[in-house]
Amino acid sequence: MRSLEQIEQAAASGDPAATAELGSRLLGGERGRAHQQRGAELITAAAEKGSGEAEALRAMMAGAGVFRLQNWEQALDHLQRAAELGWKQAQAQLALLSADRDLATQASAATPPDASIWARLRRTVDIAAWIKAPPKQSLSDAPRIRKVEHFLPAGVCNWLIMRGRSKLQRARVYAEDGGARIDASRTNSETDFNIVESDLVMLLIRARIANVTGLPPAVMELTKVLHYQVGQQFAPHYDFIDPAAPGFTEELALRGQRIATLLVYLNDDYQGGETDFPQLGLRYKGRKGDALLFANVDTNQQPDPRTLHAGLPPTQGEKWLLSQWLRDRSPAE
Ligand SMILES: O=C(O)CCC(=O)C(=O)O
Repeated sequence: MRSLEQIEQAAASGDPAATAELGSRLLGGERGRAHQQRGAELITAAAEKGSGEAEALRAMMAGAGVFRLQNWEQALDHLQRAAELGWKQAQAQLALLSADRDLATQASAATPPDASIWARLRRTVDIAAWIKAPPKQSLSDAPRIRKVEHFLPAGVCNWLIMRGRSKLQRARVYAEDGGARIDASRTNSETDFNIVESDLVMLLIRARIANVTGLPPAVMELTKVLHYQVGQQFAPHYDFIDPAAPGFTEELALRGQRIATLLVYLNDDYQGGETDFPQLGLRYKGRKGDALLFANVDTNQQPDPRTLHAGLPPTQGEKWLLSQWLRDRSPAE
């Protein structure tokens, strides 16, 4: 990986790819708002010089409302342009989002038919239909646990697995001081996606999650992909933050309580690996694309110990999940 200094030099000489990379590092970095804003400006400049990668980042910035107003239509315009510039990830996203499955199949062929296909595909994306969630069905009313069958299409599940696979790390648990640590109770891997690692498909999944939960994307933590190999597990635990634990006072004050969890089963070709609620005698294993949604607090917004749950170890095959934790408010509130 090039150092920041090397990228700065290449960007200064006008190289659009280096300008995009510098912009992405600054926008995704933690050096403060001024650096992030400069990152956003560099991404826009690189996109205007013809960088497909920057144009795809611009799509994500428009979709998330990063240093500009949130606007799905503009996001799709940028995604189309990124696809026209040959950026493969943008082409694949347009194909995933299109409501015209035949056209999407043609666009996904090794040699797509002609350059106009990206504009035609873009016109078939129906945002309102895409972010609509199928109906919830109750598995338990106290605590509130719902399943949502067919929450995500199979192609989108495959996309999330592909995006997560190359950046998995050993999953961590909360440490007593409010940090995170490796622990024998959680042996699986996970990854999350910060703003520049995210993409338009992931943002639209968050919008769909907002629809099914009634909670806005601003209260969502970073979307995670979890992975379990045979024998790996997440032992019984709670997702709420214990208000009595001294290490978490600051975390609770800053981000609020983790009131809900949404899981999407990204594959189903494994044995075992159910999500287990031992106090309720309830075990759930979704088909590929099904979601499980549960409240971690009771109807008085108090942590609910009945939500104790575990990710049981697969006994054959590997298990992939999307995991989305939701707070009761956004950090800025
Ligand atoms: O792997 C599972 O089924 C459960 C995951 C889980 O417990 C969590 O993300 O909080």
